Amino acid sequence: MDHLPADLTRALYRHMRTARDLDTEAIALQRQGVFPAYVSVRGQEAAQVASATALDSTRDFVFPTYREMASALAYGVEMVGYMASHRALWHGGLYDVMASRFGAVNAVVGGPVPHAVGWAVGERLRGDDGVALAYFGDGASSEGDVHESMNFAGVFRAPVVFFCQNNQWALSVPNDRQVAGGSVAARADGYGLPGVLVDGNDAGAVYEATAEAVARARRGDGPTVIEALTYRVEPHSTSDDPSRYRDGAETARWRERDPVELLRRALLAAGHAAEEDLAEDDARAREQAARIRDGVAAAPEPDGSDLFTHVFRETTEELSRQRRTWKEEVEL
Ligand SMILES: Cc1ncc(C[n+]2csc(CCOP(=O)(O)OP(=O)(O)O)c2C)c(N)n1
Ligand SMILES: [Mg+2]
Repeated sequence: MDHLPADLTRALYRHMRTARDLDTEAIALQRQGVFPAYVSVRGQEAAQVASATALDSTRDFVFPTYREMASALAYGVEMVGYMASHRALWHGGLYDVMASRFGAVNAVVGGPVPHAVGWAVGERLRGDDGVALAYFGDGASSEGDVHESMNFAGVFRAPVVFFCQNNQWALSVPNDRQVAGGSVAARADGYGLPGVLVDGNDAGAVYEATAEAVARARRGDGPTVIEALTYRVEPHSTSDDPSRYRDGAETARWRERDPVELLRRALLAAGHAAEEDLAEDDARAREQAARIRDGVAAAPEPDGSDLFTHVFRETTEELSRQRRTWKEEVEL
């Protein structure tokens, strides 16, 4: 950590701290009935914030799953609009996916990975130098989509970073039931790609591994598989009860390796910040999280007729009929 610049590590800390607070707010919003459901990022803030920070948001493109709130924040996505995805206000939230260069929440396990490879191949064909980063989980790593994507990207040397957050659980299924041999990174070998295993709770290590993979892809040397070893300390989602399938002692051990706390200690030890600086960052993070919470809770409901708006470029007779029926029913 001490060999990374102070302003970079401090920025990582600020984003991780804000993501932590926003995560807590989001779980509360679900409990209050504002969000139908939410998937916690807690424990994975280093993996997400540091990987997203290693990208260039003016030319790269991120393909996230449903769990990448901290990445979105660090990448500079407008967060009220992004969190609206969890309120189910609109299909992909209320932010501009194309302008943000950060894909919509994707709940199809493994789904963002072929999208990232497709975009990356397109980028090369255009002669541009953007890099795609695909997020996926340990569970997703056993989906066919992910293997086909790695093979295709390896053959075509697509500028893509395959970023696996191995949080050791795929809902109620443990890692050893998803990954024979225990290593996602080791699978890269079979596709002719470098595979890097990194401590996913060490923000500095994640940043360096991702920056190297991004530089490699950008100069035309092809994809990298990064496996960031971390842990999902919260339930899979707000609908889940992990006491039915995992030992609380394991979770307690990982809570001790809290990435936000680890970075805080590293910043102090490296002399990159003093206690007062971090207290200021913490206060600002709480304010920012509260502002985003209030914004998303107050966002107006879309008009129900929007259900029919973007089905086709031009509406059909049948859709118009459905729209009329819908209108008659809500106006009853
Ligand atoms: C194609 C597909 N299969 C199954 C599911 C149901 N499902 C949702 S999340 C999940 C577990 C995914 O685990 P992992 O890839 O490790 O990601 P994590 O939730 O741990 O971040 C499953 C099986 C789904 N959404 N999509
Ligand atoms: Mg997982």
